[in-house]
Amino acid sequence: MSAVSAPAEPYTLYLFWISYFSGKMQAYLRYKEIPHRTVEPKWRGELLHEVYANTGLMKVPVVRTPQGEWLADSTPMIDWFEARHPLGGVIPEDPLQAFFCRLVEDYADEWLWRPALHYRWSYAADAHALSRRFAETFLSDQPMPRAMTAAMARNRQHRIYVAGDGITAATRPHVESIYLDTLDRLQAIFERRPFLLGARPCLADFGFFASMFRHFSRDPTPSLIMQQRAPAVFEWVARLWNARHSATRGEWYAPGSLPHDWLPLLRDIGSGYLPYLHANALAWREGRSRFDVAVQGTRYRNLPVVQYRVWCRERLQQHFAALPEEARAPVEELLAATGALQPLLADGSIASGLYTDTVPPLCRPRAVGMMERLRLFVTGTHWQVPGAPKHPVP
Ligand SMILES: N[C@@H](CCC(=O)N[C@@H](CS)C(=O)NCC(=O)O)C(=O)O
Repeated sequence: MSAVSAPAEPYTLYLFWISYFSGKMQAYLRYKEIPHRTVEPKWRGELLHEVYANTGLMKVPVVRTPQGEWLADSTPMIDWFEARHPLGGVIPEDPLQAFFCRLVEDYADEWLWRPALHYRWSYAADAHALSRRFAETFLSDQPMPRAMTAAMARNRQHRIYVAGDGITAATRPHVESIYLDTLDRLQAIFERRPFLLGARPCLADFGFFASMFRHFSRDPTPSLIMQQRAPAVFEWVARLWNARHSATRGEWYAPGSLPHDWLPLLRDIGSGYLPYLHANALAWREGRSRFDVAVQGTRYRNLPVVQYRVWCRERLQQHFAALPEEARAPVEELLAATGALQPLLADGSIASGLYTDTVPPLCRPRAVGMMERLRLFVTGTHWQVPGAPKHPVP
């Protein structure tokens, strides 16, 4: 087999070593054996002046290509790399499997975010350890004592991603059940085979890796739970981190079908994630910035409307619409059987208005004014692209 020649210079991956999506992207680049160097940007330094200026987001992971292009958002970045580095592909050619890999990747990316942030910032041991780590690493350029930086980081993360994301005494059991149920589903799978779809990793493995690696397997509280409740998941985390496509033998499940043990995951998607995604899109269309939704018997109040997730839904609907004729009926059947068809398609396509002037993952550089710099230094760009319309574009 001939090897793709490595670029003269490697890609640069900007990451935080404790970050959810950074772990996902890094594991993908490692598995694909795509040469890259890693940089952990400082908040007031590279994050504001390089990452924000070139991507419009104070977020990681982002990639700078050897040609000087800037890429952001792990999901379209993986598509971009798959097109240019096809060896060891992670998206099955079989259209049914490819569609469900994309659905599970998106679900894992977005629906495990709330429990991951909850365990990190609601439990004192976790919040203290991680805020200290923030202060020692990418926040170490803040002009104040480390203990103060850590306290500010703790408060910010709790305000935005716990209190600000619908987590209360009433919703907490449901939030935690998302983690615990997912561990049970994955434990059942990894007791039987090394990766989700068979003998080698697929896109959905990298989706789950985001939360399972840098948050759940490493933060004190969820790590202990994983070690005791789901040792096969703990083992898979290390296996995927160490996987290299050139050393991986074996195949995926037979084309045209999914392993039976994916069904509980698909039911979670149908009863939890997709109804949420639908309600988020409806609230976006109505021009709201907050909304309430009941999922799986739990009522969440005052959730932020996330424009990015309106785009996630649009994209899943586009993948569904693009299915070739012969795959459409079996995909539809599986979606219907797991309760996922109705919430995926309800109310048709709702436009997110995201990415109107770029094709993701490519980013546009932007001039950043003094006032904007000051504001971003304090706030960052957590849920929304700053300056994005608060209301849907007509
Ligand atoms: N959809 C993006 C999400 C990236 C993201 O949310 N990154 C987080 C770290 S895992 C971040 O940088 N957050 C900055 C903040 O919260 O202000 C992806 O898939 O890469």
